[in-house]
Amino acid sequence: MRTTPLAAAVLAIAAVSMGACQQQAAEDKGASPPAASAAPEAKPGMTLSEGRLVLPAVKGNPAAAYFTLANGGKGTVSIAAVAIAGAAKAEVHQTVGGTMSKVDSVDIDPGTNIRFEPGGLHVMAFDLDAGLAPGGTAEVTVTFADGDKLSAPLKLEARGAAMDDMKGMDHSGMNH
Ligand SMILES: [Cu+2]
Repeated sequence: MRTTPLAAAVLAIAAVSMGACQQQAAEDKGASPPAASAAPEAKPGMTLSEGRLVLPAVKGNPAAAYFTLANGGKGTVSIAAVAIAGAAKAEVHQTVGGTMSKVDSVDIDPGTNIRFEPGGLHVMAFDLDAGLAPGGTAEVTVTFADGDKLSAPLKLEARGAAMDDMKGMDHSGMNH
C-alpha cells in the first residue's frame, strides 16, 4: 500500500501536464496566423470551374478534361502541370487546325480566364482507372510554376456528340 499515494500523485501530475499540453496546443492553433502553405491545393485568387472529364467511348483510349481557370489575383500565373486522380498521366494539349500538340506551359494574365474546351486547349488523361464512370467525379490538380496547386472536381461524362471533333485524334506524333 506504500506505493498507492505515489502512484496517485504521478497520475495526478500526468493528468495535469496532459491538460496543460492540450490547452497549449489549442492556444497555438488559434493564435497562429494562416501560413502561406496552409492551403496548398487552393492557390489564392485562382478558381477552377465547369470541370468535366469526358471518358473515351473505347476503353484504353485517353479521356479529355475541360474547365475554366480564372485568375483573380494580381500577377500572371503559369500552369506547369495538370494531374487527374484516376489517370496515370495527364498532359496539356492544344488543338490548332485539327492537329493536337503538347503544351508545356499556359500563362493566365490577372483578371482573365482561360477556357479548356473541345477544339482548343484541353487536358488529355491517359491510362484511366477502371473505376472512372459517367456520373462520378475525379479530382484535377493544377500545379503552377511557383509550386502552388489548385484542386477541383471534374464531372465524369460519357463521350457524346460534342466530342466528334476529337475523332481520329492521333497522339503518336507528339514528341515535343
Ligand atoms: Cu489531346
